[in-house]
Amino acid sequence: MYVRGLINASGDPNAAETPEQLAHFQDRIDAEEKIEARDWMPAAYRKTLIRQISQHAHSEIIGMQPEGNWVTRAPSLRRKASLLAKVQDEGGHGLYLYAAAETLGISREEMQDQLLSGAAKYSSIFNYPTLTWADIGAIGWLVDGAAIMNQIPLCRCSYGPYARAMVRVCKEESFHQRQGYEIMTTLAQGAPAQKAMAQDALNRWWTPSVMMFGPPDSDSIHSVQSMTWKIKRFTNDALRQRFVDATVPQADYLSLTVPDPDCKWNDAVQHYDIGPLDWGDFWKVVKGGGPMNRQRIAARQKADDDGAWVREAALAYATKRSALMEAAE
Ligand code: BYC
Repeated sequence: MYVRGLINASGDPNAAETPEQLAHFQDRIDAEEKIEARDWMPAAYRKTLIRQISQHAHSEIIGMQPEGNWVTRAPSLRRKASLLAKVQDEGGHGLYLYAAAETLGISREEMQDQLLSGAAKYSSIFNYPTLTWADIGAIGWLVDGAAIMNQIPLCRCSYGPYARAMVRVCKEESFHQRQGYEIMTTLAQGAPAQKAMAQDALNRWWTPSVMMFGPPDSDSIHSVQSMTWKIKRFTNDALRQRFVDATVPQADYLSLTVPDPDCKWNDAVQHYDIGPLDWGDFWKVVKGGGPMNRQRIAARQKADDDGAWVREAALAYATKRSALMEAAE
């Protein structure tokens, strides 16, 4: 097999990593070359990518639940059709991402087991309930807005299959963000009860959205290495600041108030300041103690159980078909 990059004298890409290989790999990264599935890569780079891409895929799939919950209750046919399309897009994003992770040598079954056993994480944001229709607006505006901020730099990730998947994902996310902001605009300009509903959704979704970018840089165990490998291009805090700077004026436009009394424009640094965040609460949610963690995993487990007969039937059909083809040759 042709392996681009430096392989060791034995020609075995799985043999122990040498300083020369590691240096050559970093040179390729620094030269902005894309790393492809068959290229030599350090085991730790592969492991980091499998962790991040699979967790990203899980987030997309689990992320279908809070919005899927509102498909039957959307207030009009137009809203129903666009929400249905959005939720379907998220499912598609999960599939591109699982496929990108598979190029690194992990199977879909393994990833699924890791999700269901709790060994793999998914985004903290999807462990909150969607209580009103305004939550669907807030998710599109804030959660997809945060996702775009995080994912645009991932289009330049050093790993080719992940970077390419992100290009399409980001195009679709920008529709999602506009769909959410449009719902919020309609509610904010509607009757007082509708405006109150929009404000309530902003109150509940603001802090979890700001936290979606991950722990502060001082507690981000992976950032330095992931930035050296150009998997991540910006730190968690840098992206969080970009999101706040872009989103506060959007709230102002809607005459809604961000639920943070310390959130103010700071002329000296040309950014919005925000108040302290309760990272203890973030870690509680990440570790399974959020309001909806149990329900989210239970719904995935049920889907997995309900789909078992389909997977078995598809496998039996494929086995039978290849036996028939072999017999016919
Ligand atoms: N939630 O060292 P750090 C979407 C974990 S889908 C849970 O900074 P890293 C959408 C982190 O995994 C949104 N866990 O990590 C879908 C690590 O634990 P492990 C998902 C979090 O990887 C449907 C530990 O904390 N987007 O947008 O350098 C509808 C230390 O963190 C979170 C992606 O996955 C969190 N929020 O940076 C609408 C994007 N944050 O793994 C929208 C791709 C951190 O060591 N991923 N942790 O056990 C990334 O960009 C990075 O992985 C992160 C974290 C910025 C999330």
